[in-house]
Amino acid sequence: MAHASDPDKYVGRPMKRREDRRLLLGAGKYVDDLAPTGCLSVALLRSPHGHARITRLDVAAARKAPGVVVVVTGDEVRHLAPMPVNPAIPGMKIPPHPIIADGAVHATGEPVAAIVAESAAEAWDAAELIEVEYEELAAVSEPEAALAAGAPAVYSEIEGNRSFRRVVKGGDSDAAFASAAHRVTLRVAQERISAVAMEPRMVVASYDAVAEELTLWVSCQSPFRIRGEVARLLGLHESQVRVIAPDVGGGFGVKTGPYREEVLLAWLTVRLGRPVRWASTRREDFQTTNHARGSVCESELALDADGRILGLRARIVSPLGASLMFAAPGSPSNHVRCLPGAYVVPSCDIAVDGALTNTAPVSAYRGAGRPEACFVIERLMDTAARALKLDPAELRRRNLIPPDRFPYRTITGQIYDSGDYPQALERALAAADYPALRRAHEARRARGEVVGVGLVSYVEPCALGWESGSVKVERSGRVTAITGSSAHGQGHETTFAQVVADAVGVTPEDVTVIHGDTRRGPEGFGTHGSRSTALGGGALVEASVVVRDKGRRIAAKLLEAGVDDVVGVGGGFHVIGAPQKKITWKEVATAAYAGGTALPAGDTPGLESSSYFQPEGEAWSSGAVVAAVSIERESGRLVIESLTWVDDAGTIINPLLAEGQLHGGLAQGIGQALMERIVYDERGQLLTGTLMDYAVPRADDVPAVTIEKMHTPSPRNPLGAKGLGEAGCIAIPPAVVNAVVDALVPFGVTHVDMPLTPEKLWQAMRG
Ligand code: MCN
Repeated sequence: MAHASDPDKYVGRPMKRREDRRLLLGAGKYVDDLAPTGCLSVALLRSPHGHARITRLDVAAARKAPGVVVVVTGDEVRHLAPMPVNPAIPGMKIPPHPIIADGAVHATGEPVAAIVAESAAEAWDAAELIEVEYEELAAVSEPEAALAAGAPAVYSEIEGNRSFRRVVKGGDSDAAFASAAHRVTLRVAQERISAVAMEPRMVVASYDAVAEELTLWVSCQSPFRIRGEVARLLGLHESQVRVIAPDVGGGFGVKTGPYREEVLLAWLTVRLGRPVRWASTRREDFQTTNHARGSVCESELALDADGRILGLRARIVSPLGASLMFAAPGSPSNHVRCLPGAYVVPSCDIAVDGALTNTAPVSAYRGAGRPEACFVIERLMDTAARALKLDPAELRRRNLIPPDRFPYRTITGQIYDSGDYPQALERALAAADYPALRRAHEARRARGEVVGVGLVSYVEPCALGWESGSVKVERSGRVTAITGSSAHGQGHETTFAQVVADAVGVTPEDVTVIHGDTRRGPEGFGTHGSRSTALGGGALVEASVVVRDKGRRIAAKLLEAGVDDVVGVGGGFHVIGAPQKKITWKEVATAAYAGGTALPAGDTPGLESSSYFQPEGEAWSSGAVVAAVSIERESGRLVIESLTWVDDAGTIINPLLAEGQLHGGLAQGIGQALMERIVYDERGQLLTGTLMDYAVPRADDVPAVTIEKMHTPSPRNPLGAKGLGEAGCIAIPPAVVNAVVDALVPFGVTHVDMPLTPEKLWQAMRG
C-alpha cells in the first residue's frame, strides 16, 4: 500500500499494533475473564416462538432448584421498560421493549424468565424446570409481507406494522422522469445478515452498596451510552454508574447497545447485592444480537440521451425486527441519504418504510445503510450502462462529481467535504489494466468461459457527531491520552499514540492510551460509523496543542528565553538557533506541578487539557473498485480472479492498520456477497441459528486484493483524516455482483441478489 510518510512524524508510519503483544500472548482481558468474588450466573429462558401469548408461566420449581438464588419474570422488571430508542425520525412508532417478556413474545429469543444461580450450570438446569405454555400467534418475518394488507400484527397497537415512513425529495423528479431519454428500473432484495463477532455479547455487573456504586463490564462499543441509559432506567445518577469495555473481541456495529441484558444485570446486582454475570451463547447471539441489511428497494434512474443522470426514485422497505435498537432508524436513514453515491443527481424522490417483523432487531452492522445505498446506485449504474450500450466506466465518468465542486451538496442534503472521485476511478481502472481485462474476457468468452468485470465508485460518510480527548503530561514526562471513543479491535492504542506523539512532541512509546472506561476522562461518544480517527484523533490533537503551548511557555521561562524563541523538538524544547539550550518534557512537567514561581505569569499549575471536538459536518471517504470474476459452468462456483481497490480516507495515520481495516471490511463484504444469510420461516423460526447453518467466510474464501491509497485530506478535522472501517462492506459486494451480472449477460441475466451461492449462479446459467 502506498503511503506518504514524513520521516520526522509518526503519523503516516506503518507501526505494529502495541495491543497485539498482550492479545497474542493470551493476556488480553475480556469480560469472560472476570470473576468477581461471589459472582452469580444468569441464564435466560427465551421464547421458542416467533409470536405467542404466554398463557401460563410457572417458575416455582426453578426457584427451589439447587443453587438458584432468584428467578425473575416480566412483572418484576416492568418498571425498567421501555428500552431506549433514538427517535430520529419524526412520528416514529416505537413498540414496547420490556426487559423480560410481559405476557407475550414477539420474536424467538425474547427473554421469558431470568434465572440467577451460584453457577451457570445450575442456572441452565433450573431453566429447564420452568413451565411455560404459549398460544402461538400468526407471525411475519419479511419486511414487505409485514406491510402488506392483512399481514399479522406484530403489535396490535401499531397499525400495519409500520414504525415510520421517511420521504426525501429534491429537484423536480417528475419532470426529470417525464423528459428522460432512458429510464432503468431495478429491484434489489438484500439478505439479512449477522455480524458474528468472535466474542459474543457479555456482561458482568457488580454493586457496592456502601459506596452506592454500580460497575458494569460490557463487551461493547459505547460505554458512555450504556452508562447513561442504565443510570436513567435504574434511577441512579450517572456518577454512580461506571461502565468498562475491556478488550472486546469484535463489535462491528452490533455492540453499541444498550441491550436488555445490560439493564437486567445492573438491576439484579443492585437488588441481590452480589456480582452477576451473563455470557451469551453463540445461539443466543444469533437470536438476539441485532441483524442487519434485509431491505427491499424498488429503484429507478432517469438519464438523458448522453447518459447523464436526471433523477433517482426509490421505494425502500427496511426490516426493524420486533424491538427497536437504540440506533434502529440509523440504517434506513443512511440508506436514503447515501443513495446518490458519488454522482451528480439533480433530482430525487426516495421513501423508506420501517417495518416491524417477528424477528431479532435489525440495526447497524459495519456500514449501516451505506452498503445498501451503494449497492443500489452501483447496480443501477451498471443496468443503465447496459441499456445505453455504454461501457460502465464511461457512464460513471459522465456522472461522477467533479473535484472542483467540493464542498458538494447532494440532492439528499448531504455536504461532501472533499474528494476526487474521477481520479479514484481512473487509478483503479489503470491498476487493473481495464482495457486489457476486457479484451482478455472477450477472448475467454469466445472459448466458452463465463467471465465478467464489475466496477464500483463509492462514498463512505464517517466522523458524525463529536468526540472527546484528554491529554496529560505527568512529572516523568510521559503522556497519558484518554479518548472517549472505545476500541474493539481497531488498534486505537497504537493509532492515537502516534497522533499524540506528533502533536505533543514525544515518541509513541511515551504515550499511554486509555479508552473504554466511563470513570476515566471526559464524557465520550463511542466507536461506530468510522468516526474515531477523525473525531477522537481531532479531539486529542486539540488537547495536545493546548498542553504543548503551555509546555512551551514554561520551557521559555526555564530557558530564560522569549516564548517565540522556543520551539518543540523530540522530547522537549530548545531555543531557536541554540539547540544546546534545551529542556526536556520531564523538566517542564516538574515545573508545571511545582507551581508557584516556577510558572510563567498567568499560568496555573498542571499540564493537561481536555477537548470536545465537533466539526461542522461529516468527512466523506471515497474510492473505486474493479472486480474480475469467473463462474464454473458445471458447478456455479464463483472465483474472484482479481480485486483492485483505490480507497481515499484522507490522511492515513497508520498505513498498516488502515490496510488491516480494509481487509477486514473486505472479508465481511465477501461474506455478504457470497454466502451469508439469516433465514426465518413464516412462523418466525430462525433457521440459521448456529454456525452449522450460517456461513461465514474462511481465510481461503477471501480473495487477494491490490489496494492503492489516495489521500484527499478532509478540511473538517486537524488531521485531515477520514474513516475507512466500513469501506470493504460498502464497496466490495456491488463490485462482485456487477462482475457476476456482467458474466451472466450472455445468459440473459439482468440482476442477481446476494448471496451468490453456486446453486443460484448455476440456476441462472440454466435460464
Ligand atoms: N485508520 C488510519 N487512518 C485513517 C483512518 C483509519 O490509520 N485515516 C486506521 C486506524 O488504525 C484506526 C482504524 O483504521 O484505528 C479504524 O479507524 P476508523 O475508520 O476511524 O474507524 P473507527 O476506529 O471509528 O472504528 C469503527 C469501524 C467500524 S464502524 C466498524 S463496524 C468496525 C471497524 O471499525 N468494527 C470493527 N473495524 C473493526 N475492526 C475490528 N477488528 N473489530 C471490529 O469490531
